[in-house]
Amino acid sequence: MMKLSIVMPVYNEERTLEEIVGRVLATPYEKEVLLIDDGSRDRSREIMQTLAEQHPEVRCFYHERNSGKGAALSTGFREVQGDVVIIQDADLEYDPSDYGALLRPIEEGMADVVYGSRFLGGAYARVHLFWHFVGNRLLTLVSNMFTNLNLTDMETCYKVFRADIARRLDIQSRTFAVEPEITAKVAKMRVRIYEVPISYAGRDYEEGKKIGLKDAFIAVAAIIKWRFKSLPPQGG
Ligand SMILES: Nc1nc2c(ncn2[C@@H]2O[C@H](COP(=O)(O)OP(=O)(O)O)[C@@H](O)[C@H]2O)c(=O)[nH]1
Ligand SMILES: [Mg+2]
Repeated sequence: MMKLSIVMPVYNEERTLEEIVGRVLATPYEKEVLLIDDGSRDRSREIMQTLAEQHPEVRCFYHERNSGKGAALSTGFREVQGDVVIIQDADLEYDPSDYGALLRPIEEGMADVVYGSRFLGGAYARVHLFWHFVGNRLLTLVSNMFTNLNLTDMETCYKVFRADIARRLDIQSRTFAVEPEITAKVAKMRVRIYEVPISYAGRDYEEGKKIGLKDAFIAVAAIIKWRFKSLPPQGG
């Protein structure tokens, strides 16, 4: 059986951290859970420490200063020891009970990378934030134009990789530009990418959602930038 490495970036997530880690630990897989605190100013660090004491499969890493989701993923990806890497946000928008569906194309040997799409008809999806939805669709469209992929949800948190591919990604973006960077890189690697439908319990800005219009412009710049960069050398 393959071992999962769940990489979870954490920035001021004291409200949901315990619950999401509990849900991840409850999934029926051999696993390690890598929590990367990105300079949180709330109680996230203390909660992480307690979780690590309670559960040997939890490993913690800490950024002294807030550096962005990309920086947190970069720290986590350097440390993975499993066979398959799953990115898991620390809020409750994405549901670990989707892991089975996400892993299946890799287990069956069809895929090297799997994206969970919020727009393919999952079990449920919260109805709200129309302009946020439009932004997601536009960013996915522009990304597809530059990568020649036909994704439906480039910005999804649920991205799953065979570990050798995750290590080869060599993430450079510090901000939310990491999503287009990863997408451009896996497109260039010419690996087999699949999408599966997932559920989505989107949170509101009052509930802690942080991504905004500024991030959309950063994402477009990243799509263009990574179109013209070459891949990091293999094995390097
Ligand atoms: N917004 C934000 N999230 C970060 C940062 N560093 C790590 N994260 C984590 O990255 C994940 C995605 O962030 P989130 O705010 O949920 O994004 P959104 O739901 O798309 O608005 C969460 O697990 C955050 O805790 C950061 O600097 N800013
Ligand atoms: Mg979120």
